[in-house]
Amino acid sequence: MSSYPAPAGYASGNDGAGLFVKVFAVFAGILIPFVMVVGLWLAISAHQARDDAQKAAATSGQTANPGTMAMPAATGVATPSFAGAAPANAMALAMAHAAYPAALAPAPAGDVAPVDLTIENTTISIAPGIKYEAWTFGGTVPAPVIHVREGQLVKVTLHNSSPMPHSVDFHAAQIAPNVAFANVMPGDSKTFTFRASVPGVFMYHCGTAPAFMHIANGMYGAIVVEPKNMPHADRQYVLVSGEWYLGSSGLHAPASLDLTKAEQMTPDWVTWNGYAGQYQTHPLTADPGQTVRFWVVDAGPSLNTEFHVVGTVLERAWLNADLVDPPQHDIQTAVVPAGGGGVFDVRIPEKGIFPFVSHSFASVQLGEVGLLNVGNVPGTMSH
Ligand SMILES: [Cu+2]
Repeated sequence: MSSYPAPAGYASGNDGAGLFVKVFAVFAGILIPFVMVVGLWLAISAHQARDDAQKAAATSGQTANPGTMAMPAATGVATPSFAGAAPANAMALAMAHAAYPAALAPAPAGDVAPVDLTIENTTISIAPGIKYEAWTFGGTVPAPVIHVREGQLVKVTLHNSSPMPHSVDFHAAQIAPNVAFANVMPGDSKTFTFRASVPGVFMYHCGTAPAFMHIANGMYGAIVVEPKNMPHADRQYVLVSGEWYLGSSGLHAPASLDLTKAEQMTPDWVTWNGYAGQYQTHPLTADPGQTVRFWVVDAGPSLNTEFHVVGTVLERAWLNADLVDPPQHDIQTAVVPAGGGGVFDVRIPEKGIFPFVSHSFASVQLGEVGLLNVGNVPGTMSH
């Protein structure tokens, strides 16, 4: 009986072990200084990035209305967590909140899909009783869902009604970004086109430096590029995951971004479509036996989404929103990376209330949970 050969670099026997130690010592002698140099370079880069962010914040403050553009500079010390902050009437506010429309609207007819986006600063609610001074496309976070068909020409018109430069970066586009995604100055507009030649569900976001800050402040959305041969679905919903990093609770005055907290990736809230728990009080719906399709984008800016529907499996899972290749089948949880997407079908034969979450459960704790009510049953479900 033959044994498996030792893998390269691993020798058997004492002589071989001695040789391995020597090789390792030489390798470590090269590697350790290299790691130290890389580490130093990363530290310097991070410091420069922070300086750039502070300069950008300071610059925007000079050109902007300081009342609406105030942003705490990164101090290196994050504010305490404001997770779960809520006024006494939180449930009434949650019920009265108009949920972000998750249902996928039809794509426009014809060869050209016009997309008009107005950039503006808007005070929004991100959880019951929690206000945030957001930077937005179209006044909402996420920005409006865009639905086009594969092959359509997407004609984007961007108008900047805010007091600082912004831009838009479409992950669905294959286009010179230095031209199409360039800054639009306050008061200016621009138009560009791209052919939606790759199907999927893609993030779009402001790309103005530091993009991290612009995404964290709410400048993101989803575009569905639907292929010609997509299997039928009875219900289609778009979910965008996003994190919120607050410099204050947002209870008494609108909060703004805590850049240090964002750098540390310790969000106060994590949301489906911008508002904590909105599909618990306003569940998505389906009938028993229907195919329900979720088009999921993770806008980040930094955390992945581990998409999972409690009480069923993902019957079809187009991981990474790759709609060119066949889907995987019958999987429990699918990663949607920050800046990426995924398309997931479930088919639930019986009535019930099925939570959809990021199974990275800290995100559930911070607000990223919704409900799919199958068969219009009464009651609710926490998870
Ligand atoms: Cu921006």
